[in-house]
Amino acid sequence: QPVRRKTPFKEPAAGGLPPLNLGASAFPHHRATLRLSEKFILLLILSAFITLCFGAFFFLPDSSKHKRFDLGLEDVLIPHVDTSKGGKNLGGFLIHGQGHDEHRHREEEERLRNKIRADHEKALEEAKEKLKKSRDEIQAEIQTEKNKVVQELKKKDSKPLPPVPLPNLIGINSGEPADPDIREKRNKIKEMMKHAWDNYRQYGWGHNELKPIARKGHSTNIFGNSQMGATIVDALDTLYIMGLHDEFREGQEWIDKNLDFSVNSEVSVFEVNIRFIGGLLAAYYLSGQEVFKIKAVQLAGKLLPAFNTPTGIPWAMVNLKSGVGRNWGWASAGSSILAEFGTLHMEFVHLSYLTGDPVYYNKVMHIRKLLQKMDRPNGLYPNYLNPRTGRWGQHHTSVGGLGDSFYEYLLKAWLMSDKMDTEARKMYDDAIEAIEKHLIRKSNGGLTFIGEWKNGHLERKMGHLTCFAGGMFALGADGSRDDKAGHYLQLGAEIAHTCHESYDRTTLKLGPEAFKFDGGVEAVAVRQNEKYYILRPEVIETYWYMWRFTHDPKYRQWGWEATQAIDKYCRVSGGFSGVKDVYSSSPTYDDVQQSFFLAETLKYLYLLFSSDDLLPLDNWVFNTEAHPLPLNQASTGVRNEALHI
Ligand code: DMJ
Repeated sequence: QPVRRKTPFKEPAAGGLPPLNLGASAFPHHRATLRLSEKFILLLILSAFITLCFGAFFFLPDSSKHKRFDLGLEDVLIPHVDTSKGGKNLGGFLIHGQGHDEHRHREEEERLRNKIRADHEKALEEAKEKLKKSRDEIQAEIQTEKNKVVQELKKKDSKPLPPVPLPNLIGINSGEPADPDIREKRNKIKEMMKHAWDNYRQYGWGHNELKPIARKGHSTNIFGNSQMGATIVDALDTLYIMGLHDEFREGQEWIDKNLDFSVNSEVSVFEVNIRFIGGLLAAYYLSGQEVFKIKAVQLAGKLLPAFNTPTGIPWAMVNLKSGVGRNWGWASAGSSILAEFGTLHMEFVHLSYLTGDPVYYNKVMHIRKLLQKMDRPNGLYPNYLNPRTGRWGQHHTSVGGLGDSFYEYLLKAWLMSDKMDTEARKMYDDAIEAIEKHLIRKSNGGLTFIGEWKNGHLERKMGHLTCFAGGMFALGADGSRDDKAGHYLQLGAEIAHTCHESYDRTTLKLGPEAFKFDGGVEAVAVRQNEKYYILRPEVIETYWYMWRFTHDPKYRQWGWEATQAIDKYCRVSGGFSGVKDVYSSSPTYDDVQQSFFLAETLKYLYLLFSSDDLLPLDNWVFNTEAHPLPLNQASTGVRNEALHI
């Protein structure tokens, strides 16, 4: 059969790959350079040749074949032979002795020979057929085969989950405040959400985040190198509670059609858990749409390989395709980070509940057990833990970055279990006592702050991230040890006040990334690289919790100040941007609209100006990315039937 070529044979361009040289004698009429289609045909011929050789082996005279079987091998595996003939049955196969039945043996050989002949003929036929086809036809066939495999994989991924009763969902309502002034403020916040969403929709759709000035997509290494629509997933529940239903549906449609986790991309386990799994689970509970649950479970499955470490403490990053994990290069000698591996509990308990598979629950409880067994310097948890050795890294402790949400999740594990997971509550109480003793101080000017512990020394610096702790103390007041509820509510109020001061002492009335209480400075950033504001939520989060527990109007007033400052200094025509220096009257933008601005900052502001019956705290627990999850009495921290443990 002559080889048909669609395009004339050409030498490859300079700089291209060198041609495959098979030597002149192999193809006397061509120069021995082969193109892709020729390679393909050669491959077919080769495979036909191999099939021929394989078939020929079975047509050799009987003696040679028996020699092979008799080479000291007393037994040969033949399936489904009668055991009464002296053979032994092992695992579905029969081990047949030398005195076997000759007749059956011959029959079996004949059957094999026929099969090989038929296969051989079929292969030749197929090869002949293929040779008649053009390159384009062959490529189209390959593509169809590929599509089939992808479809099969998709089907496998979306196998139905067991039906489980939805926990009691209370307070998914409009939360419309009675006071017209408050209503107006709330509408303003909704309008800001729409501005952020619409611009992302227009300029960054499908990308992780938006660059509102360049008007294009943005991403960071926490999301890996693929477009996973982080803003869409993070924003869904905010859209839902604000009643932005068309936008919610757009997001749902994108997720349904495009959110794919079979990508060769290395992501942060923590960030993906709090933003994606948390966001999808909240969207599922609020809307009841199965697609969110299915996607959350698919994604969680991709995170599980991160736990394959000698200790079961997960890696910080995992490749979603290969499952290979590793830690951040900068983290104390290859350590994992407390706030990362310690901020999985809420989502993972819900995953076990929704799938009926205890694997998720077991992973996070294993981490808890391991931490309980470890010594803690001064009762404090260091921020770094080596997942290979199970030993602490540097002795740094922080309630801000690297530590923060670990403490938050101890408290919230207890709350989400409807206060039955007393083990988690005890760990929280112990940790907070040590933090109060070693990290919390009052400045000369009377501001309560939470410093950072570094190798036996207290650094009198507080991060914007640490400001979430005001809300945490207030949330944990009820149920505290020795009935110190009043004390913790007061501590929450003091932290809220300090953090408000950090905003109030700037030019833009927006808080810096970190501020000092040292050398005559109080609640003010000193270093240039700590003066930025990147649309973070923690201060507003604390205002909201304090509002819910005290109804002191100052928290709404402070929330409104922040809203106005964000609208004035961070709003641009293409969305909202962080600013590089909150002490400068002509700030420059960082040109990033963070996904947590839509997930958290705007949500907490909206809730601050809503009535308390919207997502009441007795029924909902917010994950660290402000995604509300309903109480789940299955998560008691003890043996539990609902979790199949
Ligand atoms: C959010 O992603 C979460 O709140 C996380 O816990 C730490 N902070 C960022 C936003 O500042």
